Amino acid sequence: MRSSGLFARMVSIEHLDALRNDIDALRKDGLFDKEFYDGDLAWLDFRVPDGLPDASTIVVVAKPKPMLSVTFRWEGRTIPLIVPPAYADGKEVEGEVLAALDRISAPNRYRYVKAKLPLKALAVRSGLAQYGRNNIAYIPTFGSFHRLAAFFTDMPCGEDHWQDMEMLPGCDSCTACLASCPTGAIPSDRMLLRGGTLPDVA
Ligand code: B12
Repeated sequence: MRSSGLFARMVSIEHLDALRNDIDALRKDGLFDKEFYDGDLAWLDFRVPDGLPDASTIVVVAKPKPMLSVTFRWEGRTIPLIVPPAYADGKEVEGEVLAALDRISAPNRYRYVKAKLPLKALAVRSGLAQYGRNNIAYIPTFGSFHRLAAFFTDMPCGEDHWQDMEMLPGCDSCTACLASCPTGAIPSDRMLLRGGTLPDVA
């Protein structure tokens, strides 16, 4: 996978319940907006997919992605547009990951089904990434400039990397992201962002 420019980890599907429990615990503590939980998270699915009942492994992959900068010239003005990494070509990244997975095993030997799972939590639990204080996932060298993808597979789980969630060590005593977030969405008392917080205009 590394020779294809991808960073990957595998975990056993035995950990699906733990992944679900991470989210459930936050819901029970009332940390999600109802609208966010019922809407943005409704698509999460922690079951072994019907199409792959003998799945044994979840593969999670990070594809490094640069930030994209586009400049428009309009009526004599120069207007810059920054497109953050990871949002421009999701489908292409998934295709690339599947092709690389197929290359490292015998072609068509294993099957893959896209995982509808919380990808940052999965990447961090697998040891592929660490959370920043801002709840974004960071990988070595490329930081947050990557796109994540994950697949269920019947490939045996050779190395189960499941571990406790980790935060970047540098974030322990740093509050730079809290101070610079324009809407005050990064709280000091918890990791989860306040998606609905309005800017403090006082
Ligand atoms: C919904 C969503 C959004 C929503 C978020 C709404 C909200 N209120 O949070 C919106 C549309 C706003 C959004 C924005 C962005 N997103 Co988005 N988004 C997602 C999506 C679909 C689900 C994320 C989610 O809510 N997961 C569930 C929550 C509960 O999980 P979590 O946030 O990881 O929370 C865990 C931690 O907080 C941890 N935790 C709790 N307490 C503690 C304490 C400690 C000490 C530790 C270590 C951990 C920990 O437990 C929680 C549960 O597991 C994922 C794709 C996916 N399938 O996962 C992409 C994804 C997370 N987004 C991504 C990106 C790139 C972005 C943007 C940067 C895009 C942009 N254009 O700017 C912004 C970043 C905003 C930000 N600062 O976080 C990438 C993240 C890549 C990365 N490097 O982290 C993902 C993975 C998409 C991808 N395929 O690559 N996003």
